[in-house]
Amino acid sequence: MTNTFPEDFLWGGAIAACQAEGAWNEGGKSLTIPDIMKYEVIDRSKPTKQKIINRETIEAARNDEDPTYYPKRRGIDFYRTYKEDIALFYEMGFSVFRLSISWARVFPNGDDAEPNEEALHYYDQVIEECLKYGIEPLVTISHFDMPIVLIDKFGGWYNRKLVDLYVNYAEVLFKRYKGKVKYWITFNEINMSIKAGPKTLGILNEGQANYEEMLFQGLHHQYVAAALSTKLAHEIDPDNQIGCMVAYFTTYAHTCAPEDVLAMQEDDQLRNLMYLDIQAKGYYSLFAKKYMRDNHIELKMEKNDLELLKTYTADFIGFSYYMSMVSSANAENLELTAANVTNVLKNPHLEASDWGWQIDPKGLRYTLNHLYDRYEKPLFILENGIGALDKLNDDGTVHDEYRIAYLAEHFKQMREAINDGVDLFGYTMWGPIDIISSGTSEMKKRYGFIYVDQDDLGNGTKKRYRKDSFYWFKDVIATNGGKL
Ligand code: P53
Repeated sequence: MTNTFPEDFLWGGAIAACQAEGAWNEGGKSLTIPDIMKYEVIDRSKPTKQKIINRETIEAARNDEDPTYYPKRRGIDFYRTYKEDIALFYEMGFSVFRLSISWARVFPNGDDAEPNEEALHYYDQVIEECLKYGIEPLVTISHFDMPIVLIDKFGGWYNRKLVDLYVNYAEVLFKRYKGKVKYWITFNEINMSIKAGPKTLGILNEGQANYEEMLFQGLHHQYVAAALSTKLAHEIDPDNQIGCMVAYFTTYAHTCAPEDVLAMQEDDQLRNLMYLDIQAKGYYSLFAKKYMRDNHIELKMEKNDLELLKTYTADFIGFSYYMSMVSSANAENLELTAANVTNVLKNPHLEASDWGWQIDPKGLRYTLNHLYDRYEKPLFILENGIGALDKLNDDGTVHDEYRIAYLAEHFKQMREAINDGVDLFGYTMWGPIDIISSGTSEMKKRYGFIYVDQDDLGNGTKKRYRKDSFYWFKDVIATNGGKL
């Protein structure tokens, strides 16, 4: 039993371009789905509704130049503040920083013959800034920022053409950042597609009878794109390590009734495992095949596809972990907790965040063991953290003891899992600096160690403040978890 983490454990934080950079219409960048996601005041006591993304909402937003109600257009201005912000990450002792690159910056027309040099120049500087401090940049190639031009021209990921466009984009990045970036994630939370098809696959729901089939087809194209990119990444630099990623929706049976346990097993398959099986084991699982058969989903494949998936699997498994869920065969009359994306049954043993996400540190140990046992590939926690209503005091302090408590309990369970024998090699806390929420577009849903003085509509000084958790995390890293 050890008290500290492995010596070379990577500690850090993660952000996404579309929630942090801002500069939505600068540097040649074209419009993306997050740029059109409108801010609405939400009632946090109720389950959040999925934002509707269709032709009308896209057109309305396209014609609306005013960024006020589109918070992701401004982000936290990371486009300009990256130096100051990365310096703060360094001060905390980060050894890794997960960022994403905006496809719509690099290929504003989607199918440009050459990448946009201005965009690459920007990312050169961000990456250099990390390297200057000895921080390992970990790059997500596509993080929830579908370029709208790819929907207009090709209909999103339903069209196989996107495989070529993505692989070309990935190749540009692998070549440009050879020897500088070693860790890559092909798609952020690829399993969100089924719940959020327009957002992650760019496949609009226009009442097509086979809409679900279209989503599975789009996903198939993403798996193929990921496999081809993994192949290329290894050819360009054998040191490259390519990760797949899901949002892990750990779930428990509501009771020990066998039908609830079966419901749990099915939910785990449907929400999590079938995506990982393809990318980590290299084939469509029995469950996935049966699900597709039962739901009349027939995939169109090219003759090498299955071979490609089998040959070029991910080097490591990345996942986000925020909460856990409950599965029941008779869910109709059970109480729900507010949570976006999927509405979740209440677990009486767990507390929930201000946004209804049920806090479950032990579930992280369970999940780490579950994944390592199943795949025997190195694991990386790419996101974890708590969105909360923080208060900035007049003296510039933020007392976020709830965040410290949340993280401390999760870290202890990570250590338990490592002692169980799990190969966990890194952790990036979600939103180490406050950024715009993906699900709700709020600024007030804050995850950071660093407070950004900006409200939901963009008012504020944008000044950065160190929260109490900033100093705490610094100490965790300095002692490599020894003082938890
Ligand atoms: P926000 C839902 C459930 C789990 C993960 O989410 C999720 C979501 C999306 O709402 O997405 C990831 O900002 C995602 C990040 C996102 C983060 O979780 O809605 O990869 O982009 O910001 C937290 O609180």
